Amino acid sequence: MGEDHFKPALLVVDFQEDFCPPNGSLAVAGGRAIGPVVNALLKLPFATKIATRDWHPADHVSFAANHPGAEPFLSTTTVANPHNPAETVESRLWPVHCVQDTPGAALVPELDADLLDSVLDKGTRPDIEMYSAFYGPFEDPGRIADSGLAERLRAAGITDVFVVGLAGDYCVKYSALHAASEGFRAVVVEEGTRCVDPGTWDQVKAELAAGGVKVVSFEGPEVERVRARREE
Ligand code: VGL
Ligand code: ZN
Repeated sequence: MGEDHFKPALLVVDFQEDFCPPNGSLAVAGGRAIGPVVNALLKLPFATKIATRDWHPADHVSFAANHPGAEPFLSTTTVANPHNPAETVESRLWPVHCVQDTPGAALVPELDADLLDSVLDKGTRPDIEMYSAFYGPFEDPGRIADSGLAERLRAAGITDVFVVGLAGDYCVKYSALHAASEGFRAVVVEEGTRCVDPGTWDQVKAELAAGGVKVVSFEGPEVERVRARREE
């Protein structure tokens, strides 16, 4: 345990049918194509491997269908902090997706789920839009809808969090930013993600960099360091 201490976790975000062609209600272009990279990462000696599922109730605030007159992808709604009505976020509205226990919410079958240590469900509260695997967007008077992930990773002695999955401009982005703000070294493996709006990826990468998240290649030294790791 020195300054070179390296105990990496892999976070596979929302690799679910509804985010994938051909049938997903919120299909991300090329979403299925991340499968081989995700499975190759799952075979590496990460200390822990966790998948998340976007796991919404049918009355979720992010569904355009729950807001009369709203258009999926185009409309937004103002979501207030249930504990502080003065704190609000403007949240994009989506097609109905990842409704708990529906086929669209299933992890894709090509994901090598046997290699996962656990699956974490998020977005379960109807009144909060939660992109991050860690917690919802509100901060005052404290984080709410905390999944407990940061505590779990800390308890396991994790130093680095590698993030892949869908979508790069939403759940992957916010999960990686929160991993960094929780004090982990955070990286996104670029070949292992795709965006809802691919044209925004350069902007998203700038936001990730500003938040201390490194965007790396599957072929690069960061993944190589995992491959070369000796398990503790
Ligand atoms: C996501 C939009 C809505 C994601 C989840 O997983 O990136 N995007 N819900
Ligand atoms: Zn969602």
